Amino acid sequence: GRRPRVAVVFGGRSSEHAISVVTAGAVLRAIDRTAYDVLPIGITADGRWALTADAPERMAITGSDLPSVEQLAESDTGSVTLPLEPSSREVVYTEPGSVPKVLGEVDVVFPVLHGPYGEDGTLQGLLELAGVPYVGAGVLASAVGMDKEYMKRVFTSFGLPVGPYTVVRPREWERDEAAARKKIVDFAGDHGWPVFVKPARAGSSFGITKVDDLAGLDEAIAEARRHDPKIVVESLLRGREIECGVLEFEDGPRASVPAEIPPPAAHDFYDFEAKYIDSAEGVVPAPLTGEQTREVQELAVRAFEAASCEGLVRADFFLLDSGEFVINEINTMPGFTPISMYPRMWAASGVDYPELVDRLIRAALRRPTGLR
Ligand code: G1L
Repeated sequence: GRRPRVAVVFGGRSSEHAISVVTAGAVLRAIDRTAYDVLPIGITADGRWALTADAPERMAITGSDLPSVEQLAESDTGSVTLPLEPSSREVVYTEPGSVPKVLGEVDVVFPVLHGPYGEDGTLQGLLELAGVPYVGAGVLASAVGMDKEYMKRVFTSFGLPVGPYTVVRPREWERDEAAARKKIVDFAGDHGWPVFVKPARAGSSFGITKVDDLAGLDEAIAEARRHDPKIVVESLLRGREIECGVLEFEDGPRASVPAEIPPPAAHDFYDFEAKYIDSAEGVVPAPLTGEQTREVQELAVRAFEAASCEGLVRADFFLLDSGEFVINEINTMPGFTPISMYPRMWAASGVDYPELVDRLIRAALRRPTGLR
């Protein structure tokens, strides 16, 4: 039969536009062209969709130049700005399984987009509505994975070990600012300083501050609220940082060998650059006992199931000095270049990058559209 057509959607209105382009380049390079037809679809930084050339060699960092969809589209005579006129009232009937006037006929979408409108479930919702299968987490798991509060609530209700935290919602600030601030001060009183003040919903580590005492609190709150009106406050967990990848196989999700992120040195914590670029510093496999390895792998698969993930997830843990594992967060769209932690953990588990990409596409193609 004909080859399934895979649309790789990348770029977008995110501060991590360039990371997305570089990642999509790696994915395009890895897709088996004898098995799939490929359609690269870039979203410019201002939100226009463009069919770009299949040119992964132009989607890399060259010198100090970061690649962008804008630059791919303008330098490429073959690229087409898709005819998405917001003012158009033309009626276009499409076949079920195509995205009206946006993607055309595709069998599966491989989304490589960061943050709002990419990994938060909104693109996934568009694709559900269109009846087009896609790689990775669905609407619910994507949204849960983007919201640190609901992530913790889901983990807790599934019996996974979660560290101490408190949440301050936008309405709490509006109603009584002093009470909202006291909630955090009381939390620090109960659990000890330092605390991390974080935007509740953010794809990366922007807006996060480690606060050592009362003096730094107000600026940390203001900074987090610049990114999200809802904030989450967590206590510092002393211990080792351990990550584990989960990948959907034919018979269900399996865990990779875990990795360890060494204690931060130059940066104050594992920031987004470290997460996507300097991932060379993660130790794979993590030096753990067999029992610890099995325990964290079991927790990672349980986290995948708890959040109703599909395709893949990276689960991040702390191994406390007490020997207990605590789940910190999951990431439904983890760093995904060949040198990022998730692909490295799978490479160490016997699944190389092209096989990883292929397994993700096949998992998406196996999935029924609609309720599942
Ligand atoms: F589609 C997958 F496989 F689920 C997938 C898609 C995207 C996994 C990981 C990513 N990662 C990214 O898109 C990014 C973290 C590079 C953001 Cl730009």
